[in-house]
Amino acid sequence: MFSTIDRFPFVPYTIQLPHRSRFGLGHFSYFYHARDADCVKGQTENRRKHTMSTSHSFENPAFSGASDENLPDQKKSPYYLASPGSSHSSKMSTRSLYCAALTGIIVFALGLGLGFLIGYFAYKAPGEGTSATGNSASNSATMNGATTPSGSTRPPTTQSTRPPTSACNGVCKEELKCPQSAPITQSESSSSRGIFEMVTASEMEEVYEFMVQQGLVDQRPSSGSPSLQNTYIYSISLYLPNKDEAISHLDEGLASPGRYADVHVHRGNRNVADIMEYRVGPLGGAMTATALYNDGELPYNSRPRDGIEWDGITEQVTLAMSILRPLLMESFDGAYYPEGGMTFHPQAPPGLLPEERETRFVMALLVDGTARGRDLHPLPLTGTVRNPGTDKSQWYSYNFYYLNQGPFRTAEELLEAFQNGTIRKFAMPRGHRQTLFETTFPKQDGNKPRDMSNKAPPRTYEPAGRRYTVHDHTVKWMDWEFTVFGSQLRGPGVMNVQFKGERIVYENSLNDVGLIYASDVSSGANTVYMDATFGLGEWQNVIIGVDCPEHATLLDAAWWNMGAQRSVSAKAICIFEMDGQEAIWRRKDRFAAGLRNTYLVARFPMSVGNYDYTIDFRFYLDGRMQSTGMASGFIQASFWDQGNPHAGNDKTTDPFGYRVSEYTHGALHDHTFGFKVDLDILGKKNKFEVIHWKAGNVLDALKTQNNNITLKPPYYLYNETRFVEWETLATEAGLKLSYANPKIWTVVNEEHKNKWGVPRGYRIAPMSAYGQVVPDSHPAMGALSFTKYQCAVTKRKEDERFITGSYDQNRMANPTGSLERMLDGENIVNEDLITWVSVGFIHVPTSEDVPMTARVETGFWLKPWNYFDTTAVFDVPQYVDTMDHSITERPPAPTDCYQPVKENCYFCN
Ligand SMILES: [Cu+2]
Repeated sequence: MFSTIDRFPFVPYTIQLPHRSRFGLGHFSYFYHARDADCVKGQTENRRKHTMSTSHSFENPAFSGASDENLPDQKKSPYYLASPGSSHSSKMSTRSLYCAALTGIIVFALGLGLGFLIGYFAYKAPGEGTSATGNSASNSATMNGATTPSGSTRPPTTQSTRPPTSACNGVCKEELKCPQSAPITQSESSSSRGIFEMVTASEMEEVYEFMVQQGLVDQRPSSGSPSLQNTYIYSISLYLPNKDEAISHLDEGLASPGRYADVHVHRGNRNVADIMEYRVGPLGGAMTATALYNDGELPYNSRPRDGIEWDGITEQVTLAMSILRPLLMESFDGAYYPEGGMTFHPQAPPGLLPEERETRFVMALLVDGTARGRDLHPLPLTGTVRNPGTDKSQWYSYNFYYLNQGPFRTAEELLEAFQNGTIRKFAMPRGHRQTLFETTFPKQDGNKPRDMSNKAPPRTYEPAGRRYTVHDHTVKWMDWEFTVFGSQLRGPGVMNVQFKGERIVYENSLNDVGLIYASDVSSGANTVYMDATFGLGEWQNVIIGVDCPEHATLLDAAWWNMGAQRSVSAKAICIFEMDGQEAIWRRKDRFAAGLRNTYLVARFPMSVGNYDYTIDFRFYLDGRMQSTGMASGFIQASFWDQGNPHAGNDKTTDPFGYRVSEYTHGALHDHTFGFKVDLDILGKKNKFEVIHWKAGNVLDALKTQNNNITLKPPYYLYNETRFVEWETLATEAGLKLSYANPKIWTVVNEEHKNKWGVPRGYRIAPMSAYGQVVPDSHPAMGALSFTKYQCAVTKRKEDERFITGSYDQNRMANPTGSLERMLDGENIVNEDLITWVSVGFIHVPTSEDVPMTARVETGFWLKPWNYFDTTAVFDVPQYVDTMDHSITERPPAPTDCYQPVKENCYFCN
């Protein structure tokens, strides 16, 4: 799932794109770092050099999308592209010029005449339309209201739908541009930023300088990365303020608690190396650093794997593979390591105890142009590097397997067995590696383009400019207000979510993503990932036009690159208003009415190892909020061994999934997203109600609220009915969903009731009911105990910050942060509650996962539950038509303005 190569700052990486590629590129190389936005700039220089010699359409200046010749098309559609040939120049003879001029005059004259005719009829049309509108009611009545009346024209609107274009004749483009939006505003200093504002890149540098000054970390080397014997910063995030202080500041105007950085440090330069976390701040003030653990409390060997350790592992793999070179070349189509078309992937966990450090690795084939195409092409050759502590001279590799045969204590022993024929062999056919780019690199297969797929697809635009404001990372839209937040390790979130002036959510943030793999290979058989260990917030620039609409507002987020010991900032977050192109409500009755669904999205697309996650927080007009996690990218596959004695008879499956490509098996796994959801319904004192959706006999139903009832009333025709029963959770608990036993989960405030006397609340509704099936005896289930419950309710505590421990990936047998430890029986009635929401999906990869897993999505809703007195959308303009025309309402109509198409090129800026 993850890769620490992504943390390694400047891995020299040679890319060899075949000459047959439609990019038309030969060989080039550059420093690659999949998550390092700074390095993207480095790549840019190289990219520019080679794109100069290409004919890729994005480099075609005629593709600017802003030529006057296209004005008539602009009027039809707000988006357009100029013809790629519009700037084409050619030599013409005088005669040709004369002919062309004459033709032009004739065409112009004809066009003028045609224009008059069209203008005449266009002018006449409104009068006819008016009478059609008059007919529409009768049409509708005639048709019994079954269909939309035909022949109607535009109803009265609050603003003109057509800008004055007639006088322009193609030269007034500026007048047609959509209205400018108000600028995004930013605070000028650290001290003026809101208390939930993420640590900026420059603040991270200040934190680094301060810690160097204090002797808490080493100065960064003048070139390259620190060594294992250094003490260096692994990550920096905002240390969220004490909640009581934050609320007092926000609600009562008391002093700000200040902003502090949460700094994780790998301390290799101590006598007993360890890891440490510091709380450093206040940012922009007189900073202090507070160590949050005792020296030695967090064992060094439980630290997250970083690029420096990766470097050391690479040395061991290089040594072993040089010994095994004859085996490699004979087995794997002539590939060898290093630099012979082969790479490796280190897996997790590296042992189960904090004192252990052993890294299993699997060799894999490199795929041109990719860092992680290798995950689709693992090889049946694995080993283990024993790599504890800071002294790399003590590290060694052992326990080699070839086609699941082993373990061989050393590389030499494996080679000997291979050469003397005592083990089963495998030989990839010659030329196989030359097919990998075609099967793995995700680009269009140009052989048979889908019909009409070369036409531009629909796009949305903002006809009135942005309808939201952004200050730093605080967004206001349609009575919603929230601060976008993210942590380098824990990932995206939103803080202080308010609707119509009332705080509903104090915090809603992703905390971890857990994956447990299963496969019949000597490496992937035991893989477990806890992605927060590696970082769910190593932000990168979004891919504009893919991740978000072109009109999205992009916000910065920063993280600390441990390899470079520098901060990295990226345009990582999209904010945009979405046209749902559907009804949020509708009613066709004796009236026709409804409201088109528009909602606001705060989106965080990111790469986490082989996978790409996109986390969304969506806000709806009716007070609902949705949080989703979407997975895409390369699967982490296993080697498909046709001769595996454990495979089924048909040789297409084994107990862990399908063969999905030539030598690729789609190892089954799950993804569980764990969110920390701190609902505050009209204050902190809330209770958690489980509403049981039941069925049974009528008397039992009635007795749930009045036990004195003894007879079933006669108006119940049947003995059986359905009913609901309310249960207030008294103490902390982990809850599971079941399709056979439906339940509704709500957080309510019994002190605050709606107009009808019902306590106001919000419902937590997971979008899926996937449950963990792995038994408690599995070594991961302590650290990943959150995956067992779709919702766990605890009393909020400042020291129960996250759903998992930061180091438990590497100490699963003795985790520090198991969610189940928080479930220790405390009272949760009228307390400040945390609901830990876990949503996930199982993933049995199929052939459609190659080369790319396409959108697998899950999430949960937060929905008002008797929170409002009525449907909470009627304070915005609706669409309403009555048969007698007594009520006609419309939302503001869009204008036919256009937003210029931006050229998108990820590596061009
Ligand atoms: Cu998956």
